Amino acid sequence: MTDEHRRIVTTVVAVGLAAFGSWEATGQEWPPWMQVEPSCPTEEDVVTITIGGIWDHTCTPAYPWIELDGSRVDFYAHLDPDCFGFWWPTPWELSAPVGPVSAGTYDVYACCCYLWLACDVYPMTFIGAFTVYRTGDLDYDGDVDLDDFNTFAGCLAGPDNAYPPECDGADLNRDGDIDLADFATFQRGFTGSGC
Ligand SMILES: [Ca+2]
Ligand SMILES: [Ca+2]
Ligand SMILES: [Ca+2]
Repeated sequence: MTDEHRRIVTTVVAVGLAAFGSWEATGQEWPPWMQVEPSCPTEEDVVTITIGGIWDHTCTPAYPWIELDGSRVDFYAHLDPDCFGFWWPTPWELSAPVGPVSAGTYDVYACCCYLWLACDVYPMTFIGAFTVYRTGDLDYDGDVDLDDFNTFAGCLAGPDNAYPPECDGADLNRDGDIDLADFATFQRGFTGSGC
């Protein structure tokens, strides 16, 4: 089979299966819910996306992976072609790391495809968006300024000392304390008001 024949066969099969295999097939909970961890991520965090819902079959989506292109996050999953299950509504949930990413707002699209088909033949569907904040932006207004510093200074507790839950965001290097190492990170991220 030539590459051209293979491409045509793949396309025809994909179109035939699209209604069955796409996220928009009937009988599923749609759109899927989406959760982002941590809930207010900064550039220091590994952002993880979890999506889930109710599938119309016991063969639920699996094998998730993510592709990042600028401010767009594509969340892919495969339906296992070897799975022979029943047509029972089945809860499903998949997580995949986006990784540390720069500050900004990201749109998340999702798609599901079969193992033997190129996923780009299926339509992507918008699931939701999330924002990654600048490191040190403790009031989540887009800048790292004196307001953020005042919050940081009020949380500074020193090496290996516990801090209250409301100071979570000030542990900028995520090592369990709020000390001068965090202050050094804060200084590097300082933008001034309105940036
Ligand atoms: Ca701020
Ligand atoms: Ca720290
Ligand atoms: Ca500000």
